Parts: sequence; structure tokens; C-alpha cells
Amino acid sequence: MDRLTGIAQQFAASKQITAVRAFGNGNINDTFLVTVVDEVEPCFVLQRINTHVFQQPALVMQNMRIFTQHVCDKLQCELDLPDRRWSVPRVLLTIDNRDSWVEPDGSYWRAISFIDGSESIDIIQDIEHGREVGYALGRFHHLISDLDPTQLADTLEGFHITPQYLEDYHRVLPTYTGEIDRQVDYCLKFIQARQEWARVLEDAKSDGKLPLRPIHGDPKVNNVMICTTTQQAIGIIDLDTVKPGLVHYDIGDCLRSGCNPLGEETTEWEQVQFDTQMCRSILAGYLSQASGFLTEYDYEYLFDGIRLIAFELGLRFFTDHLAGNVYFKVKYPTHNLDRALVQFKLTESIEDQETAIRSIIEDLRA
Ligand code: GN1
Ligand code: MG
Repeated sequence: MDRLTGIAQQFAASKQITAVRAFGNGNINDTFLVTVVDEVEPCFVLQRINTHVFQQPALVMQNMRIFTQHVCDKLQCELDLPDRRWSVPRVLLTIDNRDSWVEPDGSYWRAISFIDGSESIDIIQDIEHGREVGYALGRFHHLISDLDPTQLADTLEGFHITPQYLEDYHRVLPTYTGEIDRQVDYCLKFIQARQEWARVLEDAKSDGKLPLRPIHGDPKVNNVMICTTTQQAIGIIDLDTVKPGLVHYDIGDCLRSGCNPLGEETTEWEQVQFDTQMCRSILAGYLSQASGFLTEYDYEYLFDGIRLIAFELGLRFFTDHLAGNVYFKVKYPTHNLDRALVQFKLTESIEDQETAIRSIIEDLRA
């Protein structure tokens, strides 16, 4: 039995494992799909948590437990049954009832159920897909809107705190010894021009305008599971970053991912555009579920959230490029630079279409 199969077997009890293969396109953890001989649950997801990023993986698992318990209780009490099933990934236990398996080399493994009959799609397909992605985030926020965020641990300090990413950037920049070509120069100037504004959400939080709530942290398009028969969204996966935050981080992340038809991995960064029609569709799907708990201030800061999270991800990718690719996995040396350029172009396109985006928000809240 090879090492991976041996680890998978810890979560498979006595079921026979027929295959373990790499799965998905995560930038942080290593993910595998394990196939077993079992009619009810023929596969599950096995992951090695990146403990360089998540330094206290036990807290990640604790948050997942609290989240899952809350949502499952709430789903059971729901009176207005929606038009579809909604699935929450389950944490699978080891033979001796633990939620993780630590290898002798210290690597940290856990297993999660696969939402049957569903698929993850990397790039937004069409307006209907957009609406489903927005619906999924809205439903997710609705289900945890009454979960006290102080019950959740902060598993990734500084996550989505843009001014802290700027500090990291300024720390790393003087250590960069690579070439300052046209692309690097574009990024340097792009960041320079937006430093003051980058505090916008954190200032609104300190001023008491935006409250901490439980958030997903990473609701990009491919974390929304789509039912293969109905094409409806039936769940959100990747719960590692469920923790206290601003819903604006999530809405911004969902839109920067969903309204970029070329996708975040395109190398044609100069062609990247923010699709406002898709923005309308995603936001309409979102608000169909979430309008009940959003405040005046929440709406007021929506545009900034959309602009900021695209900028922030560009800044994170660019800083990692300068630092020598120490955080995000890369397939080639300038991968993070290419990713940064995509997010900065997207930010630029969001800025150019500010009036249109603000009027979409106004229309939808009316
Ligand atoms: C990372 O590993 P993945 O793909 O789930 C990152 C997100 C980024 C995303 C960009 C913990 O998520 O914040 O938006 O890459 N996750 C973490 O694709 O940093
Ligand atoms: Mg993730």
C-alpha cells in the first residue's frame, strides 16, 4: 500500500480503497479524491492542510465543527422549505474517532464527505450560473447570520485585512532582487496609487459601521457546488477560512471571481474585464437570500468591497512574487506575477465602471 492510500485508509474504516487521485486546483492545501468500494458513499475528499498557512489546524477543525452543527440545526428547523436540497460537507473521522491524522513527519490530514451529484466549476459559465453562485453565498450567509462570531477562532490572522497586506508588501519590497520590467513596474505604481484608500473597510469596521460576522472567507466560483442534474447551487465547500470577518470580504471575493469571464488563471491579463451584467446576476442571487440582514451601511460599502478584494488579491499575489513564491503554490516562477496582473486589471475595470456598478446596487436594493 502506498503512503497516500495508507493515510486515506485511516478515514475509510474497513472499506476497500480503489483509487486516490489529485483533485481540484487549490492554491494552499493538497487535495485528493479517494474512491472506495461503497454504494452509499463511493468517494470522499482527503486533504493535507498547509500548516505553513494554517498554523493551528486543530482550530480550523474546531471552527468547522461549530459551523456544521449550527447550520445542520438550522436546516432542520427551517419552516419555508426552499426549492432545493442544501448540503454541508461532513468531517469524516478516523478509525479511532479523531477528526485528523498526523503523520510521523508532522503533516496534518483530514477527510471530508463529497457532496454527491455535484460538481465544482472553475470559470463562470453564464448568467444563470452567476445567479446560482450568488444565491449560494447568500444562503450560506443567511444560515450563519445568527451564529455568534466570537464562537469562531481566528484561524488565519490578518486574512482580508488589506492594510496588513500592505505592510507585508512594504516589508518584502526592499528584499526583491529581481528585474523591474514593464509588468512589475505596472504593479508597483498600481499599488502606490491606492495605498490610502486600502484602509476603507478596516476604517468602517473601527468606526462601528460594519460589524464582524461569521464569513466563509473564500467563496470563489469553484467553491460553489453545482448539482449535475438541475444546475442549481446546492452547497459551498472549502470551510477552512470560516471565521469572523466582514460580509464585504465574501461579496467582494465572490464577485471578483465570478465577474471575470477569463478566469483568475488567464495569461491574457490585458484583456481582463469586470462583467457588470454578471455582477447584476450574482448580486441578485445573493440578495434573494441575504437582504434580510444587510444594513444601510452594508450597502453603502458594497462597491468598495468589490473593488478592494480584487485589489487585495492582486497585492497578495504580487507580494508573494516579490518574496519568491512562499505562500501560493505556483506552476512556474512568474505565476504569481501573472495572477497579480489579472487582479489589478480587474480592479481597474471595476474602477472604470464605478457608476454602473453603484447603480446596479441601488436598483437591487430598491
Ligand atoms: C487561496 O487555496 P484556495 O484556492 O482555496 C486563498 C484565497 C484566494 C485564492 C485565490 C487561505 O484559496 O484567499 O482568494 O487562493 N486562500 C488562502 O485563488 O489564502
Ligand atoms: Mg480556500
